[in-house]
Amino acid sequence: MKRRHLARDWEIPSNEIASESVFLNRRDFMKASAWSVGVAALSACKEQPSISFPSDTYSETEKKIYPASLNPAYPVDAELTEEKFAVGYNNFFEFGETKESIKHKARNLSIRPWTLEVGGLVDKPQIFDIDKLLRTFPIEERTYRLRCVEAWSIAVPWTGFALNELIRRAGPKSSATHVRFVSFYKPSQAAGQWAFWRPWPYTEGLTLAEAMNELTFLATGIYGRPLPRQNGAPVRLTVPWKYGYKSAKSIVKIELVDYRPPTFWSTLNGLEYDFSANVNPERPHPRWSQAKEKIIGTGEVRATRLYNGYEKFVADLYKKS
Ligand SMILES: Nc1nc2c(c(=O)[nH]1)N[C@H]1C(S)=C(S)[C@@H](COP(=O)(O)O)O[C@H]1N2
Ligand SMILES: [Mo]
Repeated sequence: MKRRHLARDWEIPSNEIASESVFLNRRDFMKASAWSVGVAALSACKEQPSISFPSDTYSETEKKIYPASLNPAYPVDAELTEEKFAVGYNNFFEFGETKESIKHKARNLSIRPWTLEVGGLVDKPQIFDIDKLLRTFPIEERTYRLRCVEAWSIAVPWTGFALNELIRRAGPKSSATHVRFVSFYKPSQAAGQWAFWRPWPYTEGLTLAEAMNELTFLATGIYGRPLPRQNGAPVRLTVPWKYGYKSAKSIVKIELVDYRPPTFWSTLNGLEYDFSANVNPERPHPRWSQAKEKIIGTGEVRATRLYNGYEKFVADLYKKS
């Protein structure tokens, strides 16, 4: 069998792109230990584990829903990323900081039962069991590009539904201005959450207008099957015109509020990871350029586009009057 060297093509940074050591500085206060470097090297030479997801671990509802049909309204200007890369190279700080190891570390996250609470400034607060959620909303597939603030990108088929469907059903009160997203908090299953200096649980936020935009998507699946844990099972946000950190994974709560909520990254370092986080090639990160991005899987470098190429869907949100 051919050996795959998954880590290689994108771990060698080009000059334009933030180097691995710069990424590592995102580990506020922490230094890469020799141990984790060793583990990364090991996993890079190992045969990649099978990505198959045995059908007997699907719920009955999932078996009926997947694969969902593609909504053709959102073509991407890129080749889709090969699945093994999108599910094998992840940011998910609850499970550590070595992207290639997240798929192993996330294995113990229990995703059934799982509930998603919708509350705050709404007329009809509700708690959805995850399978009920899948049965309640119109599930479809959409291809979106995802641009990480670290200057790499993927293009993947998500399965899920528009967040605005859920917000509309909850009935936002007129006082609501923002939406807050809260990821799970289970340190016994997610060792990264013992890092007491980080503001767990992971939280994110959008303005209500951004949350209601047709692009804003709650993803429950990827590549025609339920999300693997490393990609944010059982439900995660996907906001394709913003840097990837806005797309909170494994969420348990969506709350409508009347203030701009503090977020995980803006609390750690608001100058480097601002709240709005719109992809913008002309606005460099304080420590690296955002003009280009490396495509995961091929290692190709492409020019970053304003709003990650989604200008026609979102430019109205940011027009100055
Ligand atoms: N809960 C949680 N959500 C998260 C993160 C995280 O560390 N924790 N990382 C974010 C970042 S920085 C990125 S780039 C995307 C990566 O999503 P992917 O692994 O599916 O490509 O998830 C985002 N959502
Ligand atoms: Mo990211």
